[in-house]
Amino acid sequence: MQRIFSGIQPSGVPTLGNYLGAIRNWVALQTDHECLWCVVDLHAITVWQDPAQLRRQTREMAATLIACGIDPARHILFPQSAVPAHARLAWIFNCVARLGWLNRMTQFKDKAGKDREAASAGLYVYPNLMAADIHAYHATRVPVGDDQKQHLELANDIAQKFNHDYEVSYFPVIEPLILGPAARVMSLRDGSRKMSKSDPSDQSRINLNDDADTIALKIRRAKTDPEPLPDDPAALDARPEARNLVGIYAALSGQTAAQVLAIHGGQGFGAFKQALTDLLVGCIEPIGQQAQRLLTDTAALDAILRDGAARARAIAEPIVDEAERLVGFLKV
Ligand code: AQP
Repeated sequence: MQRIFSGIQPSGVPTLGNYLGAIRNWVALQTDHECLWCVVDLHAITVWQDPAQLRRQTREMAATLIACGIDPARHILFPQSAVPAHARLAWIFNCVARLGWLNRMTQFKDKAGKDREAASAGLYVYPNLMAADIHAYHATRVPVGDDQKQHLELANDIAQKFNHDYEVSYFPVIEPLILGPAARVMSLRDGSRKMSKSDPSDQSRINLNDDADTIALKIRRAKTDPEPLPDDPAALDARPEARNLVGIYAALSGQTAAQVLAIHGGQGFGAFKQALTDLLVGCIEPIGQQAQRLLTDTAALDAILRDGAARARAIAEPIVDEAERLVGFLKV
């Protein structure tokens, strides 16, 4: 069985983008893989997080993942900071990766914005930590959204350089699994920006804990254009907001954009938005309600995460111990 690792930042409430681009695919992969699902709090603090809020969001993320169908008994669900092997290997990878490689990372440019000098050093080396997350388990497959593909290529470059420098074949090649028709869900306010849990505008996204009224309001207010929906999906290329809503509908209903337009083409957005709202409420509301139930017993939730962390440490520690020996650390 191949080992899968994937992570999600507790930097807010998970969104429809996280769900369609990642979580929904994770659930499906559990049937025939050995899976590690990590709530990556070390990554989250690369931008400022209020400590009490970070703790709360870590539990909320874990509860939401379980509500979506992540199985912490058959697989491993844990907070990243509970497994020190991630940070130990990340330091080695900081010394393997080249500055020129990191300079090419588009996510750093997007997240640092105009004032790069003020960004944390952690945000800059984020991809090295992500490489360590995966390689600490010798995982070979990583399901991510389309936005993370560049980081996985870097993780392979780091592994290759490590293997070359220390004359070993220790870290395997990893394969990105970019699955599903909605690998990139865009903001409801701007079809050129990805939907993000940390976007300052709550109206830009559907959160997995939004109730039916909130979902209806956000979809009603979602940016569109004055034209009715086209019959031909190619006509959506110049209409990013319309394309995004059709893409969400298609992903949720298991149809292609062409099939959605065969039914809704020619309609104004009023009727289409109502149909989309019904679909979203049916999918999202039960997840939010189940997560809420799990969050009423934080001791039980923490016990699940503690157990996951212990099992993750048992896999990662010997792998990272050996990496340290290869580097030449005196293991006393
Ligand atoms: N809009 C999206 N469409 C498709 N997939 C997405 N993912 C995130 N946003 C979208 C995928 O979700 C997984 C977990 O992401 P993450 O939390 O580790 O970080 P992120 O990609 O930076 O996600 P956010 O929501 O945008 O978080 P913030 O706002 O904190 O930066 C990844 O597999 C990602 O591809």
